[in-house]
Amino acid sequence: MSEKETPGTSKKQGEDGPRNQSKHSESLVDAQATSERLESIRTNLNSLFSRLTLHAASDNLLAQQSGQVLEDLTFESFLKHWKDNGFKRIITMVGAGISTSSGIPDFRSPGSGLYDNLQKYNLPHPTDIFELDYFMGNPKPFFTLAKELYPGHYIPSPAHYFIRLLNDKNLLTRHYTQNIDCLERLAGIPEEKLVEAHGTFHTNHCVDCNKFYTKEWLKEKIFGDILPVCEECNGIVKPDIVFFGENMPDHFYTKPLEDFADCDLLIIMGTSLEVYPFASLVANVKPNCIRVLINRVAIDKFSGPDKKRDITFLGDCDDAVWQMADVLGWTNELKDLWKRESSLFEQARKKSDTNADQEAKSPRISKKNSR
Ligand code: CNA
Repeated sequence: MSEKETPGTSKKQGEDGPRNQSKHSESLVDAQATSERLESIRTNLNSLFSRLTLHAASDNLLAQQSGQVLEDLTFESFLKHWKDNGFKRIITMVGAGISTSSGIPDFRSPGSGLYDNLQKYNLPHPTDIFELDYFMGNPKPFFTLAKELYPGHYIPSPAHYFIRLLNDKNLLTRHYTQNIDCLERLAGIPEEKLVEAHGTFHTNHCVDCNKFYTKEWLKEKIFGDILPVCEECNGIVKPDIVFFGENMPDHFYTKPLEDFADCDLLIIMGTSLEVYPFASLVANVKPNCIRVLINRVAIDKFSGPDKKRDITFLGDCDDAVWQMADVLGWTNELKDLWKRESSLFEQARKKSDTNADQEAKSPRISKKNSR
């Protein structure tokens, strides 16, 4: 290391140049100054090395912590760990699979998924229904599907209420959802805890002039089978659902910076982790954060090289949340919350459903969820 680079030395000291060695007193002063400079360098180096040692120690600790976190990587072992040790800062990340028991099909489940059932829309490719270019030329298929999916027909599932319970117990840092069905809002997860990564039916804008339209305005058009056209410029009015190729909402980019660094449990439910950048969020947690994937089918990319803290529950989201509630002693709370809220929705629906068509689309609680 050159003197210039050594901590504690200044540019001036390095540029002093030759001195007059004939004057003894000056030599003494020089010697003293040199010794002071050396002492200063020594102190600075000591401080630097002790900081490096501290870093090394904390790296070792991290390495230890990022080793096998649980006794074994089974769901049972994870539940035992939760019961014995607790978690404090939980993030949930979900996809269409948490809403299938509410009656809303997902995209990719063979047979029942939307992609296998879009023949009636005559699309060149199933994903075109969420492609902006395609929508601009032919918006009808999207609005027909929007009528089917529109919030109001469906009741949140036990999995939604489990997440609400995490929030009620001050354990939920944030809920990241790809879903556009608004069931998290209906389940009572507060807006500030929600990142609706793929947007929402809650707000709507003209694709041309960006004029805002209310949910009620658009709903009337969608259910009246009228193409929603902007009153200002004749552009198409679209719900703020993020189509392929569109930007995600701003807080999708800002909230993870606040949330993931100190998350101690990441629960991922009902998603194929096929859609990016949402899927990439799972990599944002620290190496010692336990990640649990709850899904009907295994997701290869999730159980990749880092197998030290990743658990997969192969099955239904609702079954998994009932198991978690059971071990944590929350069963009655979850059951009461889910039944109370569901019956309120049923009552509200009965009041507002005045015709047979609406009756046919009434929300149902699947038998599977009844306990
Ligand atoms: P996806 O690709 O269809 O994957 C869903 C996954 O959930 C699949 O791997 C299924 O095996 C699994 N699954 C289905 N039902 C259950 C269940 N009951 N329990 C456990 N696992 C189950 O959907 P993703 O969410 O991964 O893809 C992201 C898309 C889907 C987003 O852009 C969404 O907007 C879009 N989407 C949303 C909804 C909705 O809002 N409810 C419905 C359909 C599609």
